[in-house]
Amino acid sequence: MSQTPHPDYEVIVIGAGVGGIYQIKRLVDLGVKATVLDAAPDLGGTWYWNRYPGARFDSESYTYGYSFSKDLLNTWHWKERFSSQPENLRYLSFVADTFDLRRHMQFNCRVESARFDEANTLWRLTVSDGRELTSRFVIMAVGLLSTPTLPRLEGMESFKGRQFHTFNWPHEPIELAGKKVAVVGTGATGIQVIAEIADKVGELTVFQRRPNWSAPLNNGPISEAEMTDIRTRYDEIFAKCALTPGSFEHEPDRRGFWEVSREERVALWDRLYDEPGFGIWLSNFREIFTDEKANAEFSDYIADRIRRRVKDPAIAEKLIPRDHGFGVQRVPMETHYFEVYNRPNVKLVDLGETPIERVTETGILTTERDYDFDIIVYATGFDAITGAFDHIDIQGVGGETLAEHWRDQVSTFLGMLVHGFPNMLMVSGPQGGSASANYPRGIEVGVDWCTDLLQHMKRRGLDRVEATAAAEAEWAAHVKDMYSMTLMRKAKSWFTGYNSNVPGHEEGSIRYMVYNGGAPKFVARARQVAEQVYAGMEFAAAEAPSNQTAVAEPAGAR
Ligand code: NA7
Repeated sequence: MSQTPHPDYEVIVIGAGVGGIYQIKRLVDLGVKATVLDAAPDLGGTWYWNRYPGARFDSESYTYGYSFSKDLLNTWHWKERFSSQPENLRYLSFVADTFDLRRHMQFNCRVESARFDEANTLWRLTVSDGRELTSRFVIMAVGLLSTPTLPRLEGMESFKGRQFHTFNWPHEPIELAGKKVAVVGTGATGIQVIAEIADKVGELTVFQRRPNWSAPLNNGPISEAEMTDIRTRYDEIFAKCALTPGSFEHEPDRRGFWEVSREERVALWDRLYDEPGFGIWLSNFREIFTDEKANAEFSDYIADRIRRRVKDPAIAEKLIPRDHGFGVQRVPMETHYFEVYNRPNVKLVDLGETPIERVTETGILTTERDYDFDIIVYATGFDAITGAFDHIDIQGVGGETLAEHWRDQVSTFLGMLVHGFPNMLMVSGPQGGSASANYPRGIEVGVDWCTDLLQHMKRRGLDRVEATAAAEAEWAAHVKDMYSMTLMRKAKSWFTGYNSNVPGHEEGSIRYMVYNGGAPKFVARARQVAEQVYAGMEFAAAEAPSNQTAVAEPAGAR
């Protein structure tokens, strides 16, 4: 009989976003005693928080929805090719209600610490409402971009108007008409919000540190007839997503960049520029990601597109990135973004020329002049992927903290386990399958893999699992190797762990945050590990909680 005490739950899932919702569905179906804790007042994660105008998918809506239920696929009607935040939140709510999942979720519960109790093989969590909860397993579904970061600017607290990060855009309607609004940041978020509000505010001033390459989203409605057609093709659509590097329908053009004529290249680019979604990034020649010359030629093409859309040539030049090529950072998709700068009420401030000196009571002071604002919007990004983990005091074996484990460099096994942190599983961890893929596609892989692992352990009476140090080191080295093959390694972006607002994450040392080998390769490796009865992982049985001997299993015993 097990000597370990019964924890409150077999599994605690942290996070009620896209990952947590699917994870709890799987656990509930298996009859596992589990709960979800989330700091927010309701479910939705990213789609609960990011209520800024213009927030929407860059993934085709019908490739973003869950694939696990035919009923769900047959019921839900995506109204737009790239659906917007309110609809996305409604969708997630609909999923939770359809499967009666809310009763397994606890809101306004921020997990403050999670400590592994070695003697009893369980996790002890402290929650912001004062409770301590225990569970055999913790599944981290904390999202990739859930820890917003504000700039570290002098005087921010003195500003008398309204100011907020886009992630914390107020839930109540805010009056923009006639207002003087500043947006700081021109990443995917800034580009969405700027384009959406430019014609709704009195004056808009955009503070741009570095421009981003961006291309048209080409969004549009999905009619009843189209949705009916999509429903008949869902199997085909998801099968296709499973074969492409980014888990989208978009697949690379496999012709060699230098093997076709310049005219053929331009013909492809002209077509992709007018097509919906990430095609311009992901259906391009593969050399765009690996060959500086190919990348430069394509970047010039996009630069020219920008020049054609922005009337003032000096402004157009400011909107063209100089420090990185197209596609080596996450490409923001835009809707009439560049045309915004043709409007008389919009001003672009190039922070390279005139940096911000401080925020004042009335606005922002740059080295050039003082600007007055009613509202300052910070679209300044996130402490990506590891940030949400760092905000929980996670202590594993011997009291080692996860933050220490990852201080100098991120390392994981398949992005799902970390040596020294037994029974902690991650469905959207660094170096895993979801960060560089169409998120829900990666999430379904991660959740299914973690759930299979739990079932395997249950069948065999095992209650402790940990990745070996060797397996983790090998995976981390593989992730690093994948970076060396692409130009992404040179970019200052969250893909390389860069964030000027987080101490220690400023320019200088690259952090290997995402898996660049493509989803099919990731899935194949994760499957192989499972088929080899979880090679690279050590298990212990409930009967021997203090003697954590690895349980050897015959090959194929799963
Ligand atoms: P990003 O892509 O990290 O963009 C943040 C933007 O904010 C970017 O333009 C930054 O300039 C700018 N930034 C950050 N800090 C400052 C300071 N201190 N001063 C001025 N400008 C600053 O975050 P997003 O929210 O746009 O997008 C995140 C992801 O969400 C995106 O990849 C999608 O997956 C969805 P920089 O380029 O660093 O010079």
